[in-house]
Amino acid sequence: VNKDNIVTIQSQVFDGFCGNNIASFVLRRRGHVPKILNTVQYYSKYKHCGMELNICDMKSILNEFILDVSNLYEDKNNLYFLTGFIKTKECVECAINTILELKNKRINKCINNNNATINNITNNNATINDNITNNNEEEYLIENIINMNFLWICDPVMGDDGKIYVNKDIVDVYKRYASNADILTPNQYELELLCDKKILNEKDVIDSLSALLNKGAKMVILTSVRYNFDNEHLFVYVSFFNKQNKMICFKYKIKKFDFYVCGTGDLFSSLLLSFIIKQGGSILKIVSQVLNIMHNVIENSIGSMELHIIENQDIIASDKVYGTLVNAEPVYI
Ligand code: PXL
Repeated sequence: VNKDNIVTIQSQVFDGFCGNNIASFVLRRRGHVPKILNTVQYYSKYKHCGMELNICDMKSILNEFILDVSNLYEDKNNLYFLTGFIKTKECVECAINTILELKNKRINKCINNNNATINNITNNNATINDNITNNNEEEYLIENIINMNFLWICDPVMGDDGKIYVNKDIVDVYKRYASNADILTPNQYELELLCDKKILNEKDVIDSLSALLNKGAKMVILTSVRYNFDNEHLFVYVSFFNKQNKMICFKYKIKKFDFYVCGTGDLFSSLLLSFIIKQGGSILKIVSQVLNIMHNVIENSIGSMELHIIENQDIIASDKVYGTLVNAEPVYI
């Protein structure tokens, strides 16, 4: 029995790199054996012509998986879900229902340490920990934030830069259910949609991240935000509650490249999942490493309409640092 139960639910394209074309390659190249559900088969990320998986077919595949999980896989084998581009509301609901059904089964079976905090989180308002530097590294360990027996990374793919590229009614579904995810990885526009709030400055970011954490997400990673006052950089934020129910927030200031090609978010989420599974440990270090790979792949793709995934496969597969590592800085208020 394969112990590495990864399910990736994303788009597939005939030409180019986004969704599962990225995730399946990245995960396999890094040694995983993912199960792959393609939500659409399009020509390319630029031309959305082709097929969308219908709800019956999606249900039948996921139901088979639920059966296999109950019959074949032992509970001690971890289950990992990565969801990304899903075009229709019905299919988003089906994916989320399946994941939550499996998660509830798991959680009912194994009482985990994280459970105790779930109820508290929904009632408390997030407060920024003004004591971050005094805390020991333990609280940044991914294993202490998330129950690794069942992990759902939800990339709430809806759009970018003010444009929506899925059906509009999906926004409400994600607003209602996305905070059931263990890790949410919205971009700036997706965070604005999830929280009904335009992001202009860091306070807006903190307020929005805090809202999602208070709704139950265990960790929110804002994969990029651009501020008007700094045209040279992008910022990435990682936020979660510590054991004392204080909101912890860190940011990374990264070089902004003149590169606006969809798929960077898909590269981020698949690398994130791989590093969490293979390496574990400090989430701050994991995100630094993921951003280091992203920096190199993007730098090597500039001038192209595509991410050079294949050309950079050795960087993608590696756990080494190329160039300088950008470290997390604590965010104080
Ligand atoms: O990277 C997000 C994404 C995934 N899949 C498809 C897309 C996009 C963004 O445009 O078109 C098919």
